[in-house]
Amino acid sequence: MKTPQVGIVMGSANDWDIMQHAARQLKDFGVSYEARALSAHRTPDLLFEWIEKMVAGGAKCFIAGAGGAAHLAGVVAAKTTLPVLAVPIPSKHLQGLDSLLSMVQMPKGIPVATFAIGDAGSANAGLFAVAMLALADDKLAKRLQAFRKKQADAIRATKLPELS
Ligand code: RP5
Repeated sequence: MKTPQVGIVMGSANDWDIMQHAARQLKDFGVSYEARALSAHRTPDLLFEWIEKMVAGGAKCFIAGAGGAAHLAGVVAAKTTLPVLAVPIPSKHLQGLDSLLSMVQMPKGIPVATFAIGDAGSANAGLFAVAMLALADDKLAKRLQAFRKKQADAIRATKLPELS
């Protein structure tokens, strides 16, 4: 079986509720992905094995979601030069601000591209992966343009309620 174009990884199966939004965008655009729950601190060896397998198979980028002291995206980026898109998962006590800062404050030299906390960031990470892949795929680029047009058309057609 051909290795998927995008690797989606999350620190816990509990993160899937948020990370499914990235997967949904990829699926809707016909981009292949493999989604795994693998933790940087609970299963580091398994995580490294999976990254190596995905890279060797020709994956083009990773989307990593984690909550709390969210070092997962940085650890993925430490193992590959492929682009890593980071999704901060909302956390119980700090609502994901901890996750966001852990990702966006990566020290110089090993970048991760950090998205918004939660559903919107997850969906946007999926759309950003589509945009990167579309650079080398004209059909995908056309689908992305059509998606943008559909959004714009919906706003153009919006009618606000009249006051009585
Ligand atoms: C992180 O710790 C995970 O990404 C998750 O967001 C958070 C809590 O994990 P669980 O206790 O829900 O498994 O590693």
